[in-house]
Amino acid sequence: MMEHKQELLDYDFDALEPHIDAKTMEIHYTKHHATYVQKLNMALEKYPNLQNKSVKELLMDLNNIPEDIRTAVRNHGGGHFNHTLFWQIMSPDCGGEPTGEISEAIEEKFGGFEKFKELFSNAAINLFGSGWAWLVVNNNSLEIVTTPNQDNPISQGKIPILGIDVWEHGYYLKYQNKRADYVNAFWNVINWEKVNENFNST
Ligand code: MN3
Repeated sequence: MMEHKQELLDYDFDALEPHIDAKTMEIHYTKHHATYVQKLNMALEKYPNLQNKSVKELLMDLNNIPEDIRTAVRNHGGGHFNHTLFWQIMSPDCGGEPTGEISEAIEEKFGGFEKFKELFSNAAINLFGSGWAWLVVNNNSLEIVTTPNQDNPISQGKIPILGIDVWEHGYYLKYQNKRADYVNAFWNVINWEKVNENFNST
């Protein structure tokens, strides 16, 4: 059986301090993300024909997942896919203004980085309950969208290139109820090089 696995982090748990604290990173990666992977593998156990598919392929075609495991694949496969992207688009010594082609695309679509930052932050802060805010490519155009729980825009044919986890497990230890402070801090750790790579491969 092909098992889904977590990719290793490119940085240490404390590397994103003070913006994202080491304890949150450790629990988030070794407990929350790990559990999604484990439960995804469990769900796929009795469907060998689905085990060769990437998690992205599974999420792009949820309607063809057997009904008895569809919710599990949606939640835990989504959890795996979302967190993998999230770890990659963050890095120490990053943040600041975007560079490269994504910078131009943001300028064109949103009228500048500051405007984009405001719209994306508001989407993340105002999302009710647990979920994610995303920058996606949809029909060759950038869009800001949110998804509840561990849903991913890829299930609606939208390609995520940047995302923020606004589940409380992602910020509560350091920020408690102050989600806005966490969202503001997130801008300091965005790896624009990786976002460009995601953008250019859409
Ligand atoms: Mn999370």
